[in-house]
Amino acid sequence: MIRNPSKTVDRRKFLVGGAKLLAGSSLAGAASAGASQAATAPISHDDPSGRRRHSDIVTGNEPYGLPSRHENHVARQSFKRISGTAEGSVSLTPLHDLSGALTPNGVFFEHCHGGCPDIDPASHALVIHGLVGRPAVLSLTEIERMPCVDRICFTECSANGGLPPDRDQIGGVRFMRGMLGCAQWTGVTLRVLFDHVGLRPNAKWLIAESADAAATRYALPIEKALDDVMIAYAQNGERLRPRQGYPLRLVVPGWEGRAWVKWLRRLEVDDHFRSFAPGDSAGVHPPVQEVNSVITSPSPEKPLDGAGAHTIRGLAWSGRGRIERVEVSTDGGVNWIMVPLQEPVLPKALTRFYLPWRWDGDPVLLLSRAIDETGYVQPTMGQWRAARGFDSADLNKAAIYHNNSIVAWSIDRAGGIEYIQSDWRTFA
Ligand SMILES: Nc1nc2c(c(=O)[nH]1)N[C@H]1C(S)=C(S)[C@@H](COP(=O)(O)O)O[C@H]1N2
Ligand SMILES: [Mo]
Repeated sequence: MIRNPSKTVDRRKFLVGGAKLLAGSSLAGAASAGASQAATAPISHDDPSGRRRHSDIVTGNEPYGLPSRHENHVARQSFKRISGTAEGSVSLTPLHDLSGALTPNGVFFEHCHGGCPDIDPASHALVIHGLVGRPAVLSLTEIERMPCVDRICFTECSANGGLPPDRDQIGGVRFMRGMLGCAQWTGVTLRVLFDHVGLRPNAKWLIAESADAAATRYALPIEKALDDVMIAYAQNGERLRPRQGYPLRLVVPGWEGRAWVKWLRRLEVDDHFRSFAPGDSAGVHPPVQEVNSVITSPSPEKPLDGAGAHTIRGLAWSGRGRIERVEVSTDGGVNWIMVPLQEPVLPKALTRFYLPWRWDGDPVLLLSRAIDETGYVQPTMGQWRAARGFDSADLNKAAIYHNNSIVAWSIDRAGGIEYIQSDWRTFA
C-alpha cells in the first residue's frame, strides 16, 4: 500500500542515484589497486563485531511454527484395522488437503509395526558387518561427516489401495492411496558406505535391521543397494520425525515401504537371500511400486460445492522412473484428456497435475491413469487382477498388495463423491 506517493518518488530517485554511484565506484575500484585490496581483506578471528552468540539470534514466541488454527482439520487419519497388534499403527496422509508434490513432515503417513521408539542419537550407532573388509560401528556424528546427497522420492506402503471393499471407513482418497508420501531425503548413499567398509567379492545381499520393538529386517540385492539406496537422517530439510525413523532410516527409491527400514541399526552383507516375511523381494510380490495415479480433489473428502469452474488436482508416480503422461476421463473412460504435469517431473517421485474443469452438474465418472517412462500404462481394476492372477472369489486376501489400478470417483448431482471399486468398464 502506498501511503505517501511523494515519499515513494523520493525513494525511487534515491535508488536510481544510488545505482549510478555504485556503478561509478566499482569502475574506480577496478582502476585502483588499493580499493581492490580493501575489498578482499580477510575476515579476522579477532574482530568481535562479526561474532554473535546463537542465543542472541533466536527470537520470536513461536520457535517452531505450526499451521494456522483454521487448518486444524489437515491431519493424518489413523486406521486401526490394518495392523494386528495394539502397538502397530497406520495413519494416512490427508492427500485431499495438500498441494504440490512434497508431503509436509507433520502429515506424512506412518506405518509402525512395533510402536515408535524414542532414540537418543548420541547413543545410537549403525553397525555394518558381514561380507565387508572393515566392519564398522558408526555414530551419527561420524555419519554426518560423510559425503551426503539430497534425493526426492516417494514412500508407499505395499498395502496402499489394498483395503478390501467390504470394510467400513473405506472409500476416501486417504483410504485408497493415503499410505503415500514424498520427501526430499538427505543422507549417505550405500555406495559411499560400502566404499568405507569395502565389499567382499561374494557380497550379494544386504540385510537391514531396525532398533524398534518390531526388529524389522529386510533383504535387498546388492545391485539395488549400490544403485540408489541411501541411509537418511533428514527429511524435507529437518531431522527425521520420530515416526519416520529418527535418527536414521533406509531410503529405497521406487520400492515398497517395507524396505525403508526405520530406526536403522544394522546392515549385514551376505552371499544369499534370507526371507524375513512372506512377500519379500525374492518371494511372491515384486518389490517395485508400479505406475499409479489418483485424483486427490474432487474426491470423497472434497465433494463439489456446485456446478461451474473447478480444478482437478491429482498425483502420479512410478517406482520405475519418471511419469511420461497422465490422462483424465470425466466419462468413465470413454474419452481421455491429456493433462499438463507440474515441474519437476522426477524419477520415483510424486508428480503433481492440475486440470481446470467446468462441471455442468450432471453425474460424472472421474478417473485418472498414468503412463511411466517404461511405457507401463496404469491398469483398470479388472486388468490388474487378471495380470496378477487373482481369482475374484479371493478378493479379501490376494488383492491387497501392490494395487496400482485406476481409482474411479462417482460424482452425483449434489456433488457428493463415492469410490467405485470395480472395473470402470462395467459402469460406462
Ligand atoms: N523399523 C521399522 N521400519 C519400518 C516399519 C516398521 O514397522 N518398523 N514399517 C515399514 C512399512 S510397512 C512402511 S510402509 C514404511 C512407512 O514409512 P513411514 O512410516 O515413514 O511413512 O516404513 C517401513 N519401515
Ligand atoms: Mo507398509
